[in-house]
Amino acid sequence: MNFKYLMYYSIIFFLMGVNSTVFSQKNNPNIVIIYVDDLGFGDIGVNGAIGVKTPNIDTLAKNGLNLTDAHCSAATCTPSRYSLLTGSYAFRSNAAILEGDAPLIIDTKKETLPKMLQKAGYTTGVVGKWHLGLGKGKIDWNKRIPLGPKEVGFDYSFLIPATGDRVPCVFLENQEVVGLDINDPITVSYGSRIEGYPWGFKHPELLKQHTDPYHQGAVINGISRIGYMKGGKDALWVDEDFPFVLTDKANDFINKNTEKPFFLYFSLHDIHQPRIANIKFVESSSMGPRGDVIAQMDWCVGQITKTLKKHNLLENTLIIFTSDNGPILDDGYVDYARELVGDHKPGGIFRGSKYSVYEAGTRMPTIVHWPKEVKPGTSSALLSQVDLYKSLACLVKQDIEKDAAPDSQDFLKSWLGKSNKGRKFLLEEAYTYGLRMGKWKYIKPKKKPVPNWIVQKFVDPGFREEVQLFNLDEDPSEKNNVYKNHPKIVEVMEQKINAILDQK
Ligand code: NG6
Ligand code: CA
Repeated sequence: MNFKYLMYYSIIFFLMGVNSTVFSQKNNPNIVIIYVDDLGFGDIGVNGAIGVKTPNIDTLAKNGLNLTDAHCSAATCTPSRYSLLTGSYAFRSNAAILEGDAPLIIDTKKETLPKMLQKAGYTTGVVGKWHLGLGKGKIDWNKRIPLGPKEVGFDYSFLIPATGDRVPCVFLENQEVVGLDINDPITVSYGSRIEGYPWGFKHPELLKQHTDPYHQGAVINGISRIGYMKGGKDALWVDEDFPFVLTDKANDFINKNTEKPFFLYFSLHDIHQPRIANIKFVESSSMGPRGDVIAQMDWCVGQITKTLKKHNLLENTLIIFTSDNGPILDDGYVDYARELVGDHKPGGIFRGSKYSVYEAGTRMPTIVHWPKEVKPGTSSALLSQVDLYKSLACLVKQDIEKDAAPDSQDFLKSWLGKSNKGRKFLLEEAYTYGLRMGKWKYIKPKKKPVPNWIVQKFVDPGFREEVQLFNLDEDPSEKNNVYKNHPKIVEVMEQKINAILDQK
């Protein structure tokens, strides 16, 4: 072939390549992960909620797939979020609940879920709770924070930096404090007390809700937080405005990205404490503040679907609605969650809660909605959020970089309801470890005493000195420890869990 022909064919093949990328990008669905904070399996209507109505979530479920055995990877927030975005178990990096000034725990040299989607042509955004750390050491809140969502793979970010109950109580947009007056700089401190906003333990008269001893630092908007803070008065958030501020930002992101596929990680503050519902939602449930913020969260979900519908995008948007860890009643603030719960079962029929290795700690309300591809129904496939990385990579036909997502497996078909096949083994991280194998649930013994602050929350983290084994088919509420009757199963599961944990 002479040079002229070679050039000719190269150009044709090049254009065909470009065309097919453009074509597949055009057809790739938008992806929205709605990540609710501390929402339990039984907190939504379709899973049996009694004390609160969730019409918007129920509509997603009615037109989508309700997964009844899908798990976050851990019974607390930071570890679950870490696994979701990295496809790696949290224990590998000792990812644990972080303070508000902790450094970023995601390795920015490695590929992440949003980086993988960027490579597939997606515009990526995160709106809401972050809680994965920021910067690399002491944070200067008065400048752009050098390490954060951008370096993790998000083109756009609007954040609650850590949690609603931790300072600093300001939003960050693209890693800069929103509305900061440079003449009133922000200082944040964990551990040593600094003058600035009054301290909760000294000024109970300022509080909207009383707290446990751990939440008695800076009082901001009548709520005392973990940690101390000074300055940044003009930038302070108003907790009651969270649902509006966050849905506005999420909607803006959608409005600006209608032309090409986007990935939105919409990470709500609700239903974490402090549970301070907007007046629009106060008394919208029969369960007090905890129920009211569930109704508020449901409203946020409805706003997102409305915006997608407005742009004609709902049909080809994959929405994954789920939560980061199980439910909790009393978790630091006196909001009468325990007293007002009535017959409502936050964890459904499952035992445990947030912080606990029993099923309710990680078995999450999970709904997948994608009218173009997902048929309405339910599925009991055993699934883990750690697999979303690999599964979504398969969806958008991307290879995963070497060293990335070591624990993530492709279960795309099951996430979309096209197969019932679940994980053979599924790790549940809490303050000890659980392992699922089909109907079996194994819990690793742990001798360590239960931390005091967990005892105060009336939570059973599942620590026992002996092995625990439950047959979830016969005993979904993990009441009868049958390990003595099944030594072979115990042996297999023990070996498997040790093999996983030894890979560190
Ligand atoms: C705990 C807090 C709890 C909550 C949790 C984070 C204490 C005693 N308890 O350390 O109130 O903020 O962290 O929740 O400080 S999570 O959903 O982000 O994991
Ligand atoms: Ca949480």
